[in-house]
Amino acid sequence: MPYTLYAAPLSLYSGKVRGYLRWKNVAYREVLATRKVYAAEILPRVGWPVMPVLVAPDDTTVQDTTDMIDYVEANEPGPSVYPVGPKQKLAALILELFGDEWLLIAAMYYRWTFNEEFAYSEFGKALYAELSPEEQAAKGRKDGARFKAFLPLLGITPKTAPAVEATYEEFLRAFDAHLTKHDFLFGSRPSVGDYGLLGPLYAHNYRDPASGEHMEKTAPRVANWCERTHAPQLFGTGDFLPGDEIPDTLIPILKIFAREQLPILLSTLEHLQTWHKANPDETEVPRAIGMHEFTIGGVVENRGVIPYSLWMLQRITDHLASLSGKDKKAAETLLKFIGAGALIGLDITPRLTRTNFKLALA
Ligand SMILES: N[C@@H](CCC(=O)N[C@@H](CS)C(=O)NCC(=O)O)C(=O)O
Repeated sequence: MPYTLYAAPLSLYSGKVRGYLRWKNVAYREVLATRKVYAAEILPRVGWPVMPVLVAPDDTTVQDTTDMIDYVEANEPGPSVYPVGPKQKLAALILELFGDEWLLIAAMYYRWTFNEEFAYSEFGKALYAELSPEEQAAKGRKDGARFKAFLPLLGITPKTAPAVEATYEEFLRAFDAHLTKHDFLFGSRPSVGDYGLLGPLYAHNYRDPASGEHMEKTAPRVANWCERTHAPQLFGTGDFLPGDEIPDTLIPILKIFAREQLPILLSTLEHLQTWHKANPDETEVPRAIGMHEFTIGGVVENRGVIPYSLWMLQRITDHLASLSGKDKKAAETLLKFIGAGALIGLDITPRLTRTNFKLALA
């Protein structure tokens, strides 16, 4: 029995896990997550409407792409997308979080600013595959509008728009420069960090026509990387750079993480702690807990406090806590060098977990 992936071409996180499953050469079939499939499979299994969803050969349901990758890593043979080197693993986890939760801002901004009509039609095609093109267009508009409405929650407003563009282009140029020297983030093998970047970069910023054109012009090597990482020609191949090397060309990208995303994460942690004090009996953590100020490209705006990101950050702090001796020192030196010294000794209390496919206190 193969795995089943409920997913769709337009979906950001579907692209992340699809690229991974293909490189890992896992036997799977992809089923389009139409409204009917949501009703018949996704809602009964997960309890809330989300994609992608992975069902393992023994019928285990796995949701959240990070959990899917970990599930497959634990259950399937073949080379791993987790580097063994403590610094490379640290940087890979950071860049997975950076792709999943920070480049999401650019992904949503570019889709809904420059590809709105395309996006509506893609929603219609995916969710209502059985309907006529006219009916798809009308219904897709409604579903798409729900996603467009997330923009202010992510801090995407007319005020931040120029800064979103500037920081995204800064990232694109830095990643393009890195790809003049390396196939993937850490050498010739893709890592979990590559798949974190693939979500926003593939399904939105490469596949959406106006964004793809912009990427081809600004960073053609990134566009090529999107193709290669989403549809690898060779599976299970390549190696991470020897000696736990962090290529110099990754430093500018890691610095963007430290400068732009890390302050949001630290503020989110403070809000989670305040929320926990005010709600000591709650164990399920809401998807957003109020609003906070954040800065993007030097522009200050408000956005929702999204505690889910801390569950991914906890993977990084757990990795740091597992290190000792010279490994710990090397990891800490890297963090200080990129401007992320605040991660050293950072304690995510209350601890987070995922229960019944939802964020909860551990
Ligand atoms: N962190 C989750 C995110 C999944 C996600 O946000 N999926 C989008 C489609 S790409 C979705 O279904 N969103 C519905 C919602 O957030 O309510 C993962 O990695 O699986």
